[in-house]
Amino acid sequence: MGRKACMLVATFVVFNALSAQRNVSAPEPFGPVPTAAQVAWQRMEMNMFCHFGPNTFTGLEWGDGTEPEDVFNPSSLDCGQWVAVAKGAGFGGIIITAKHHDGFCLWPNPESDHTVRQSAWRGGNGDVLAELSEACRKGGVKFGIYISPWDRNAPTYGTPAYNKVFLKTLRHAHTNYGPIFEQWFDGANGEGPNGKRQVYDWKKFNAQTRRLQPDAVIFSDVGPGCRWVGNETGICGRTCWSRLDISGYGPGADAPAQDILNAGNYNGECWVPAETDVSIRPGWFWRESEHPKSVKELMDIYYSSVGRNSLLLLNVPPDDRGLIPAEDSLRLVEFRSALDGVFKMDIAKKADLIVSSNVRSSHKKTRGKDTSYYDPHTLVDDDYDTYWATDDSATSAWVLFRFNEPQTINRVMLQEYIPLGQRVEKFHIEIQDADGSWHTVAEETTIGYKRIVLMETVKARSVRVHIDRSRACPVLNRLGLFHDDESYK
Ligand code: FUL
Repeated sequence: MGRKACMLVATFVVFNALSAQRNVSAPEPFGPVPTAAQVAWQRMEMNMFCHFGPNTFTGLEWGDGTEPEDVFNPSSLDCGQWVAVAKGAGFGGIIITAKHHDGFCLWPNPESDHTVRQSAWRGGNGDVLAELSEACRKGGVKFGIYISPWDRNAPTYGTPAYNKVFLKTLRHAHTNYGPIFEQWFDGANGEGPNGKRQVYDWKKFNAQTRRLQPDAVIFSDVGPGCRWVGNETGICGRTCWSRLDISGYGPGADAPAQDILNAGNYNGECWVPAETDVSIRPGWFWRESEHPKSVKELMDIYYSSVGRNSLLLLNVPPDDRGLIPAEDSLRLVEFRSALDGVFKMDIAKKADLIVSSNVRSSHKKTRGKDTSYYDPHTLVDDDYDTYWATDDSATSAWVLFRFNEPQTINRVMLQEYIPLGQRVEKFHIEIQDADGSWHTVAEETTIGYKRIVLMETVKARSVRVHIDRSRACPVLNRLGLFHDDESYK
């Protein structure tokens, strides 16, 4: 064997020994776990919702489907501007209301005669989905689609034929505009133009969506990809499990109670994380008389959504020109700068000592030093896939951050490594004052993908997070300490 080949074999053996060691002792997943697409989705953290359609021009929230197509006539639609606004705010994706309850389609859907094609806009040749999907692709923002099954215009609504029309409608939207990251199914189900209600074939809607867009996370009240948080005010439960029982339930009237959606099920059979949808304005659609929320309100929403193990889907409605108004885009810039002001500087990274009560016993030699794959220092690295884990038997444990100089802190951010499931069910935080005394400053339940604990501002010499009860050994990939000076309004 030549020298090169020998070295290759040796490297291979060492590599395998290390990965085998890691595999042997890596924590087992606990309970249902997310798919790769659900992990990628959750890591987006904040996306932008755009409610846009005839209601933008009539001032209604729910059009009744009789609006003449010509009502839809944006004077200067520019989806590139929407994308720029989204990127500036830090949204990774945009979801557009391709068809709201009034049935009007923002694309020339061949299954309907109530679309942009029948409108005067761009002489009937316009296509909002084409323009937005292209602008998203160019801008590196993901593209998602909201389509309401409830349709107050479709003549077949309320008959089995409508399910077929809806499937073809979906197929058209899912095959002509590239990959979509999320399909949003609204659970609202009222009467159609003939006063009838529809029995939806959710099984087929989901199966076809999966087939045509395998990476799309499917939203409905009960998933299967992600679930409604149970309110439209931006508040996820302080206890929030990403697990949900879905057998026997369905979207709309068949959904579990709203407080269940808000908190999830402790022993839920499926991984169906919460999505918090809320509007930056009082309504979902743009109205001249309404204005965006303050930065303070947006920060509160951020803390009660992203900070409580859910994804924030913030609605920013374009106006009747087809542009996001200056006051909303400015507010989003201010919101972004408030977020950066808090989260750009992670005080935990400056800790002089990081220790934990238990480290999973699996070690490797790094440049002669004995270190662990599961060392708590992984909590402050920027690698999503490295984590602090304890031995299987240690379902309670603590981790301590000590500073030579006391630090001003009022936010503690924790993240569980969700590819291995959601585990922690009870934790508390203690701080050590500058004078050396210890105080409990927070007692909470779940963590999940991300948890941001708000507490009084303290000058801390040490911060200790106690995992009081975990359903399998705790596995955390991030712990951050921050200070929010709340100087925004
Ligand atoms: C609800 C709809 O009825 C509202 O108009 C809005 O689209 C909201 C996001 O979902 O079910």
